[in-house]
Amino acid sequence: MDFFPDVPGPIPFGGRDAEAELAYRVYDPDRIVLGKRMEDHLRIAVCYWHSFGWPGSDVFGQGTFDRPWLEPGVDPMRAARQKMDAAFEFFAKLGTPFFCFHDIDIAPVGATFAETKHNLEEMVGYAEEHMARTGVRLLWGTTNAFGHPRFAAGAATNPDPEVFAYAAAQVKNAIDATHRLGGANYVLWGGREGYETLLNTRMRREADQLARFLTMVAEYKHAIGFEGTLLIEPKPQEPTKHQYDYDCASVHGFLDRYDLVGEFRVNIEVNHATLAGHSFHHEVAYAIDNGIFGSVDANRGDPHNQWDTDQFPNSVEEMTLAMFEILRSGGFDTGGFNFDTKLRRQSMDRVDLFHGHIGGIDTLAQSLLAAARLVEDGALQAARDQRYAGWAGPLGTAIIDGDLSLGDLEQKVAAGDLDPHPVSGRQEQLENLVNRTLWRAIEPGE
Ligand code: XLS
Ligand code: NI
Ligand code: NI
Repeated sequence: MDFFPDVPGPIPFGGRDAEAELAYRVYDPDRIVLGKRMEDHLRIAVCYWHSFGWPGSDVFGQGTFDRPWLEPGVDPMRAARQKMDAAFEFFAKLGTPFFCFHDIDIAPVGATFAETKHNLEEMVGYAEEHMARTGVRLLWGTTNAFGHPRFAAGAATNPDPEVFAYAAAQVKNAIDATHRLGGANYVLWGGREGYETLLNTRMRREADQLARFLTMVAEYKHAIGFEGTLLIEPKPQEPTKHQYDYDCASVHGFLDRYDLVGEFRVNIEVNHATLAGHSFHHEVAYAIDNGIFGSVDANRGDPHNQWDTDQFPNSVEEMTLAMFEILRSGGFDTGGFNFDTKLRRQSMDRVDLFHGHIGGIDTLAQSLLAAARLVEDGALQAARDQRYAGWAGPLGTAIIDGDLSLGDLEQKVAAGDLDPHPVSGRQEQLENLVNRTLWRAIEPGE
């Protein structure tokens, strides 16, 4: 029996003037943008947890959503199957290619570790059937090593090695599940890898533990022949007061220090970037410039409050700037845009899940078109190149190649050979260029 009987699906592309609410205005999977299908550029995924595993509760109030499998008293495995049926019905009707999950999103925790493992294996089998039937693929899997009380003081960074071992066992099984389902990536988000107070914390010891954990994960990946990318998802805080994977630069520095660059890349969440005091554009550009860009969680925050509101993306400007960097660097490899998004608590109708995703997907599609135009137009790139042109000349090359010392440069300046003049950065002109592109409706064939 369908969970969304009122939505026949798949959601059609109706163009900008579509009359139906449940239609894409811009997202047209087969449309070719810079030589590639739109669907293959964006690689959109729906997340299991917020959309199907969360009842719409918050710290002040109970669930508001209509999710029968979350009701008390339902047999856990029966509920898991019902939830999966609804999830795959949604993925297929939305018409997007991927989904993402945590182990406990798809299979209930049992009374023992062995029972939990058995439940997971059974539900992975059930997911295989749904994937074969619908053609929906797995963008990434992950484990939840932050919810259970045993992880209150962290998973890999816990002061107790038994908790480390428990988390390792969970991650092993979640990687196995991801591998079996042909996942394109495996994600590690360290929600409790950090501290509440330095008064009881040995920071360096915890960093060494985390590095050991990640090394074991990478070794296991190679041992079983999993070819997906390992991704770390940075976040500065929430739930922990301070999280070690603060932002892309912290993660990169950490990987570099422990010789793990090359094994891990980052899954950048828009909302986590802004919580860290950065723009999403900054985080994406940093990751690309340092060779660790992997994937994106597309959910945004609310600029007026400082927590992870996980809202559907609706700013074409914010997404276009990041998309420009992504396109410039050749696009996603194994990554994609995951909707780690939550409906608002009042959006309690089943159909609201469609409205949220359709709007977010169209925002991404329009951003892709705008960013493609910025790439094709070439003016932004040319302005950047022009600004650094001196570094391709004899002085710049000699400095970078190490042919000149501080003393040599002092001599040149003292001899009056150099007399640099300040140059305009043309910021407003470049902002106007971006805005003109955003304002333009970009129609097929344009
Ligand atoms: C929480 C994170 C989480 C990860 C997966 O803020 O975004 O949802 O994406 O564990
Ligand atoms: Ni996320
Ligand atoms: Ni988040």
